[in-house]
Amino acid sequence: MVKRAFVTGITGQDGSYLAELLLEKGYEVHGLVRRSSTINRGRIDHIADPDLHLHYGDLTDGVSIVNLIHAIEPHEVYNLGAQSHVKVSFEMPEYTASTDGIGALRLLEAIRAAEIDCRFYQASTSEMFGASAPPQNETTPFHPRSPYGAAKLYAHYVTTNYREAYGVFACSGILFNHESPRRGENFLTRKVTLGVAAIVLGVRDSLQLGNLDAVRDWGYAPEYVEGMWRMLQQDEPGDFVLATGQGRTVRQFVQTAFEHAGLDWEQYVTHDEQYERPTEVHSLIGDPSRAREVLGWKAETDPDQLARLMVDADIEQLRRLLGS
Ligand code: NDP
Ligand code: GDR
Repeated sequence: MVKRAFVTGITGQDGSYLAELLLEKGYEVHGLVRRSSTINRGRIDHIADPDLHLHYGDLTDGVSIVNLIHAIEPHEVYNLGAQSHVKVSFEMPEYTASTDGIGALRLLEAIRAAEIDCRFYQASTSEMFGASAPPQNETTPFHPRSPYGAAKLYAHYVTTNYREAYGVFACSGILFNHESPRRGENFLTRKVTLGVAAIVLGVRDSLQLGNLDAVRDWGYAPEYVEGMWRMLQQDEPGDFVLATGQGRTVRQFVQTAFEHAGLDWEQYVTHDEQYERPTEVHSLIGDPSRAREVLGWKAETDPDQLARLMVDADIEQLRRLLGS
């Protein structure tokens, strides 16, 4: 029997890697895409597979969600769609709540109402731990520090509730930061590696950043989508932290990236307070022991290797673009 998966956020970083993984495994993949005036599918354009089907809809539009779940009758749903930028969530708190929080509820309710046997993956986040001290694991208390973190916490709890109340096979992956050459350009890692590439190739001469003291646990995104899939293949549903277990400050990430290109970061990086948040999450370092024991999952790429591979990818891409 061919398994059908429905993926929200398929045009995003994780959605694109997950679509590749599921297609490789023989799934029929259905992706939710938003209508926009310019086509926004750069991360999945290269996939020429007849088993990939795209459908218009939006997590804020319950009717489209209900109709798609009824029409597709998926065996697995991966809810990766979100307004995923923490700083932007302070500018658009209500929209973030509707998409990232109630969006999960809309999907779960559509699955329940359709009376289908369907497993559900929720993209939870280390941002839910917020002010709780590291190392964080599945039992660490939550203390979100942004509208994004709070919205994701609602989605996390409602996922647990549908598991307990209705027996839905529903899992939350509590994922720490994971990055790649497909990372959105206004997240820290990609902003830095794009900046390094632009400086190396003489296109710009400085990079403006916010807080350099925050600590994050940065892993490599393709490894994390494998973990998502494994969660839905277990006998019992549950929640899992995915992380490398290694923390780096923003400053350390910046230094590694610049050094890899033979540059002294202090000559190029300046501070701009517009990139600071009203409340910052100071330190996130995950403890992925449970994922290792139950899922047999382990991050292979450490934050320093990640910085280097992203710098290499951005230099190569910019070179091609400049024809040099
Ligand atoms: P991206 O920002 O790269 O992708 C987000 C996706 O969600 C895009 O496909 C976007 O569509 C879609 N989307 C946004 N708003 C809506 C909406 N209203 N309705 C339907 N789809 C929408 O995120 P990532 O791939 O990095 O992350 C995937 C998920 O994992 C997100 O939920 C994120 O919050 C969560 N997460 C990410 C972590 C990370 O470090 N990357 C860590 C922990 C959790 P479009 O392309 O049209 O904008
Ligand atoms: P984060 O990622 O908030 O951890 O959320 P981001 O890359 O935006 O910030 C990481 C850290 O870097 C600091 N920082 C800056 N951040 C950005 N974006 N731009 C800057 O110029 C800058 N300067 C310093 C931030 O203050 C922060 O401390 C990501 C998202 O993918 C979420 O969706 C996901 O849930 C979490 O990771 C886990």
